[in-house]
Amino acid sequence: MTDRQASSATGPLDLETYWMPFTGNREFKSNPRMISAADGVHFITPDGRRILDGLSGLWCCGAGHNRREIADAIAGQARTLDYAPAFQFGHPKAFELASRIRGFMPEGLERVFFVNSGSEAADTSLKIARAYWRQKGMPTKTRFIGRAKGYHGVNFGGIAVGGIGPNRKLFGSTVESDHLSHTLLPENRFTRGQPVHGAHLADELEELVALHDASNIAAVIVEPFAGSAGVIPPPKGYLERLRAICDKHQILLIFDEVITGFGRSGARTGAERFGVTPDIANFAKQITNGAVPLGAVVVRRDIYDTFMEQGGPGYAVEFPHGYTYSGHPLACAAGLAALDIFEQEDLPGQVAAKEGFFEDCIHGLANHPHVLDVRNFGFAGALTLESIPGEPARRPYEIAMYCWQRGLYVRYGGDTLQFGPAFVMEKSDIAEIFNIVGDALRAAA
Ligand code: PXG
Repeated sequence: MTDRQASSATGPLDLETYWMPFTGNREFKSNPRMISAADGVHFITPDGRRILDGLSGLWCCGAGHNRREIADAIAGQARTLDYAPAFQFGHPKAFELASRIRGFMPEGLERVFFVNSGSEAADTSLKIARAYWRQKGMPTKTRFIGRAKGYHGVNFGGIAVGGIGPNRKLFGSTVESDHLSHTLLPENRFTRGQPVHGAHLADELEELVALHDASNIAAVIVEPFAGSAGVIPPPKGYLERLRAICDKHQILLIFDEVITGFGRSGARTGAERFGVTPDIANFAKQITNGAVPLGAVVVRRDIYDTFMEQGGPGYAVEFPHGYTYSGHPLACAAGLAALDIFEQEDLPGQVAAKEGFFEDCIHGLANHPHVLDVRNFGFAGALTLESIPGEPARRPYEIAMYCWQRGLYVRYGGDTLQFGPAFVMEKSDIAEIFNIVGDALRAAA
């Protein structure tokens, strides 16, 4: 087969060799949508079109693209210390960033382990949970409880606890897990923010404890609000109840805050916004404003202390886990610069101030053709669209293609469209997103 080529501003491109992630490769390669630059809240195509970014990249660029402070920090770091061994040696910026992150956490979450992505954060948090119980003399506590429609990345632990069928079905058996029901209830359709129905679904955890016994369960992992599955805010009282049941049975509660953390919820963390503190919290994406891959797993101090106490001789490795690029110097430099912006520009405050406008805009689509549900929280929102019979994923795809032609990048997947504007986005740009989507819905078959 000859490799297909396309041209861009930089010359002819071989499109065949790159196996694109989570992409319809055949469709993309017959209809390439190339992004070659960015500016503020816009992407720029090779032919110079400006595309409004409706999802902050993939939920990661809340401060807008190409921030000078972050770019300078990365460039300076690359000239000073490009890499330092992550094991048994350290570099100051990793310690500095860990301290900064701790300052954004709810009380009690005090120790920070660095990874490179949300998927690595998920698997790291699960390994910490199992190892913790073993160190506490409870080695049978190994099972995990996730939730239907949950997304915790794509590694084996993450897909085991995850609840999105298509992400699991090709990959065989994984880690012993069970799942709570999701909270996407028909009676909550078109609710603004947190729905009132569904807190009782947290009580399913009691049933799973009855089934497996708490002595066999290490942790529960949930997103404070589900992101990837289409922005599903927790019913009022739900997270509180999960917290209480975990406490009652000595089960760790892990919040996957890869989307909800660092501003998207209109607070520093989802935990802060919802008033429920987990034992472990996972972050990625927004920490560096998307500029360099970095994730973090933040744990209760006594979890860390347990490893230190059980760690054997003083020179021994207490937790045999970590990545070559854990706390990479460029990522830490980017993270420190991004957190400066986060504070100086009060990004969570900006979200809190504008989320009502965002909510009005997205719910303005409730009566448009094909719209079965609208959900939102903070600066995150989604539409569920009525399926074309036999082709549930077609309509969102076609609408997203229409939007791309009109100069808007919209995230589509399954039967949903997702929205996650940059925290710095002007109201006029937010309105523009939903004007274009409104036109797309009216134009759609
Ligand atoms: N946990 C959560 C809650 C996530 O949202 C991951 C883990 C995995 O992160 P990495 O960095 O390994 O990709 C995520 C990622 C979407 C979308 O359309 C969401 C994610 C990624 C790409 C698209 O909602 N979330």
